[in-house]
Amino acid sequence: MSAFPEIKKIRFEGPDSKNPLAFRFYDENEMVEGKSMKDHLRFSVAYWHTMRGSGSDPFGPGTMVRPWDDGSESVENACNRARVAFEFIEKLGAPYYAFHDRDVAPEGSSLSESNKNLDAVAKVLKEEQERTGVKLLWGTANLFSNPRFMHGASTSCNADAFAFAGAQVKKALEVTKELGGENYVFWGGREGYQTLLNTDLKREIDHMGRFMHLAVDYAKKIGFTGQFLIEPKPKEPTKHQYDSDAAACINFLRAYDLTDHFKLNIETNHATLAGHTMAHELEYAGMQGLLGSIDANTGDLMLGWDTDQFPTNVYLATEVMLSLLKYGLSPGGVNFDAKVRRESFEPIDLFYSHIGGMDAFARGLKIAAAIRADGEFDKFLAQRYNSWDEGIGAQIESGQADLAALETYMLEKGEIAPNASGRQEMLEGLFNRYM
Ligand code: XLS
Ligand code: NI
Ligand code: NI
Repeated sequence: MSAFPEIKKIRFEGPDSKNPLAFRFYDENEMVEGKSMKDHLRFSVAYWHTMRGSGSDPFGPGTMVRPWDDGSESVENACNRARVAFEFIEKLGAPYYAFHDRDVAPEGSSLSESNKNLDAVAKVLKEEQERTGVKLLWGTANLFSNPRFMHGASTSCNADAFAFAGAQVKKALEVTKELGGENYVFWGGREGYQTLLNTDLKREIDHMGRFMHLAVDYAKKIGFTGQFLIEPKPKEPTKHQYDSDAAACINFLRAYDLTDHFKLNIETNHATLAGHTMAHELEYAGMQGLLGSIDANTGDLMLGWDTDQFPTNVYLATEVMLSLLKYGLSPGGVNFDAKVRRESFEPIDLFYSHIGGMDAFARGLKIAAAIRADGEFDKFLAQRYNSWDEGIGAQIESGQADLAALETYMLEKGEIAPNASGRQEMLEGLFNRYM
């Protein structure tokens, strides 16, 4: 039985289409810089928001109307929901999805029952993947919802919580491998602290390092070859999350010798919560060869929390796509870690929201490619830094000049060459020319 009987497969109809159930810019076969849009963007549907988002907030219960869901925590309901998920993803035309262990299958009354539930649903997920050709972008374990993780998972003061989390990751890795997952994500939901008065910071972070190594070792043991990713977020739920931004994550990975195994999964709303732009986080991770994947969403300037809204801002999507074209994305993807608003409670809103996000990114991709083809910004940058290409600049970069050499140089020269304008306003205007 169809859950969306009135919806046909979403098609590309071109920019003039007025049909809100069609793509105006996302044509999966269109070639951009020698690659199809589908392969550039690698769109992924987030199971937790799209299939499990209830619309509840701290002030009231859920609002979503989901006729296929009987509201129970039964395995049967979970299996049925999984089939609906694939009907949705297939009609939308996204090539990937992503999930947490506990979004797809109900947690049982014991670890072994939870594992059994997960196996039962994973069987359906596998069948549906094979039926539709939709693939798993990444799997992950929910190590933050259950009260046992109140003090954290790998960074809990309670060694048993670490052990339970490890057991959960073991199982999630096995299932991710079984489903051909191309990545495995760690978002440290409660890995952080509320007050230093009760926290042994060094011990907790050391434990997190240990935890990641255990995952790497186990992946090797079972032959899981997907990319490990760590997802930065500065706060929420804890006041201070250990993975607070790209720089903190990269420092953690370096300190614990994990950079060969991990890259970053950068999320837009997390970047802004950290007081950075998404473009900054992407560039920072990218320049170190550690950009892995993105959680595409957006926050609200008026609201200071992780609102996880669908991204529709073409300017922002263009900035993101400039980084993704520069550094590459595969085996990562553009995962819509985004939820419809509480007021958008009808099933059809799931389509409108994803179509809007996919079109914004498709447009961003085309604009970014046009910017790159013209090369105006590259030319400006090359010119701005050209004092480093020869003379004293080249000597400094190549390590040939020591401080004494700099002194000799400046004593002779007297004053620095005149500075040039940064031209920010001109460049912002130039950027808008492409929009
Ligand atoms: C929460 C995170 C979460 C991760 C996966 O803010 O974005 O959804 O992406 O655990
Ligand atoms: Ni996320
Ligand atoms: Ni988030």
